[in-house]
Order: sequence, then structure tokens, then C-alpha cells
Amino acid sequence: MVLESLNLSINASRLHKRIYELGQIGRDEKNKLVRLAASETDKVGRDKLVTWMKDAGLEIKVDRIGNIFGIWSGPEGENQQPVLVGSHIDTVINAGIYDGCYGVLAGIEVIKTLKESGFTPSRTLAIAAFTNEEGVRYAPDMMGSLIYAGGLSVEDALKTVGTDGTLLGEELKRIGYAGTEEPGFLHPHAYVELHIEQGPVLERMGIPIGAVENLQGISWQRITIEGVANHAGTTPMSMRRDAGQAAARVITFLRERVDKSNTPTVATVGCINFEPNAINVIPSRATFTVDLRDPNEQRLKQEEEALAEYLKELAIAEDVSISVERLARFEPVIFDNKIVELVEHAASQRGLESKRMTSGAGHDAQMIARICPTSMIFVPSIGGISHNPGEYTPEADLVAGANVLLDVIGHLASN
Ligand code: HGY
Ligand code: MN
Ligand code: MN
Repeated sequence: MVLESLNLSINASRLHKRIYELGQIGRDEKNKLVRLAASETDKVGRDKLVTWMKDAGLEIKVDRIGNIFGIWSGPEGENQQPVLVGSHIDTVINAGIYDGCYGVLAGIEVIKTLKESGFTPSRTLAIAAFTNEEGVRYAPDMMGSLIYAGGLSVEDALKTVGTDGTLLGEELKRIGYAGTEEPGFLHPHAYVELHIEQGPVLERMGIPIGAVENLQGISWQRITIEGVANHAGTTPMSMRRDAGQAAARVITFLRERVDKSNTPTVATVGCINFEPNAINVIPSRATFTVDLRDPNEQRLKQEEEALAEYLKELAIAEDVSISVERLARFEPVIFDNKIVELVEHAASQRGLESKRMTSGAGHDAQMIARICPTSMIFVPSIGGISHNPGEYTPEADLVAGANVLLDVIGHLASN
């Protein structure tokens, strides 16, 4: 199937304006951007998104986990499986303005541009904003798309307790996004997600488009180490059962192990909490998270096993007890080669160089790939920075990525 460029371009100034406008929703008193899933600020962002979807003439549907869909129904009949584009608009803490939001807003631009050009799709076209992609408040991440793809029951997910003790189902009701559609109600013909790379590769190589062919596996665990609180001054080192010291040894273990390996494995301890958290008290408890990732499932499993082994030895050595809770576990995903080729072809039709690559970050595409042919389009992240207010992609790159998405979606919706 030869992809012809539609020689159309999305409305660049409208896209930029909306990215900046959405990027202002959810700023705290220190101007930090925080729109955690199902929070008050997430609601304001969702409401704004729905107005933009309506402005594009899309029919709005919300499913039971709060995934929002804007639908442009094509002709009736067998071709009803929609071509789906999408991403997420929830953010991490002190986030940048492009992660997720760019893909959703560019998706609306693509559909609006196709409509305004008189294009008549032979398939339904839809844009999705998936709930809780980041997983910061409620684990696991990519939750809305995982449920949509049948990987987690919506009933179980609605009972998830957040890091702030809230219940996801109650919060979705409170913000008015506990929808009625059954997750999976639209079975996509294909899914394409446009996203910033969030890494350094494209910028370093001076290449504007990434054709994402696979995505690495993710393992999230929460580790709790129980020691004994004691006086920081009077307790001899040999008598301590120091949960803080044990936690520090785990963090060092992870770093030294990855540094010694020449694999692409990455390990991160992003959250840590000591109790009673007092300067002169030996910590009785340390609670922290471990995020392990690798494109190779065997290696990821080995890393998990090595950590489990180390925790057993550490418990004896430091005379502490250690418990582990699984928060998320996703195997690596290979995307659909035909769609990857469409992305490469669309880029070259527009005179844009592209590069096949692996996604280091998790994405909704990782889940939707379970139910239909899926791939992603990346644009460069300056300095490889993301999950940080310094996240930035030049406007020209944003438009190039959106126009490649336009051609890929126009092609998929015509066949
Ligand atoms: O964790 C991730 O990779 C994604 O940002 N949720
Ligand atoms: Mn994202
Ligand atoms: Mn993210």
C-alpha cells in the first residue's frame, strides 16, 4: 500500500497555542506543573480538552476508567473499526508541557485538518486521551490503556488506592469522568501515537522523526525495610538495625550492577521515605520504589532475580526484614512493522529523515499494541530532557511530527 502525502499541513499556530494553554493548567503556587490522574487539575485539563474535541466536531465518549474519546464516524458498514490516535494528558510532578499532551493535541489537529480539507474517511477516526498514563498517583502506569486493551479489569482498577490514600473510582466520580462506555468499546483497526522522544537520540543525530519499532519492558516494585528506631548518639554501630542504611545499600547495589553491565538496562529509585524521619533517630522503616527497564525480557527477569537475591542477603546482614510489593510489570513490545514503514514513508515523502528506534519510556501504545497494529512517531527532545520543566521541542519539529501523523492517519483511514 503506497502512502501518498496529502500535501496538507496542520494549523501550526493553533497547535502551539493549545500546547502552551494546556501547559498552564495545573500550575501550583511555585508554578510547577502537576496534573496527576483524576485530580482537580486533571479535571480542568480534561474539560479544556473536551471543548477542543467538540470544536473539531467530534462526538465525545468516556469509558468507565475515564478514557476520553473524540470520534469522527465514517460511513456505516464493515469498516467501522476506527483508526485511533491518542496519548495522555495527565502529568508527573513538576512536569514539562509536551509529554502526552502533544500527541493528543496533534491528534485533534490532524482530524480537524482532514475535516477542513474535505477529506472523507472510509473508516471512523477517533482520538483518545487515556487515563493515568503516568502512574504517579495510582499504579500501574499506562493504566487507562491497559484496561482498554483488556490487561486489567476496570473493577479492580477503580479500587486502586493512591499514594494519597484516595480511591481512583471515587476520584473519577468526583471529577465527573466516571464514564459509562465499557473499556474496549471501539476496537481499533490501527493505533498510532505521536510523542516526544524524551531521550537524547534524535537530537544528537540531527534526525527529526523517530519511527518507533519497539518499546522496553518495565518492572516497578515498592520495597519496605523494617529495622528498629534507636538513638543516633548512643547506639553503637554494631547494634543498629538501620532501615536507612539498608535502603542506601540497595540503591548502591542497583547502580553498581548496571554500571558493571554493558547492557541498556536502566534502574531508578524515584521515591523514598524514612520513618520516623528525624535527624537523631535511626530509621525504623524505609519505603522506596525501584523502576527497572530493559528492551530484553530475559535480561529484565535476570535483574529482578538478582535484586531479590540481594534483598535476602541484605536482610541477614543488616538484621532487618524486607518486603516487596509489585506495582507494575510490562514485557517489551514489538510494534507493527507495516505501520513503522508507513511512518518512514510519510517522513521521506515530506523530505524528513527518520530513524527506527526503541522507546525507553512507557506509552499507551505499549498497551494498545495488544489489540491492534500499533506504532509510534517520535520528535526530538532538546537535551534529552523530560519529566522536567525543562522539557522542550522546537515548534518546527512539533509541526513536522504532526504532519507525518496526518499522512499516516489519512492513509490508514482511506484503506
Ligand atoms: O514511566 C514511563 O515511562 C511513562 O512516562 N509513564
Ligand atoms: Mn507520555
Ligand atoms: Mn511521562
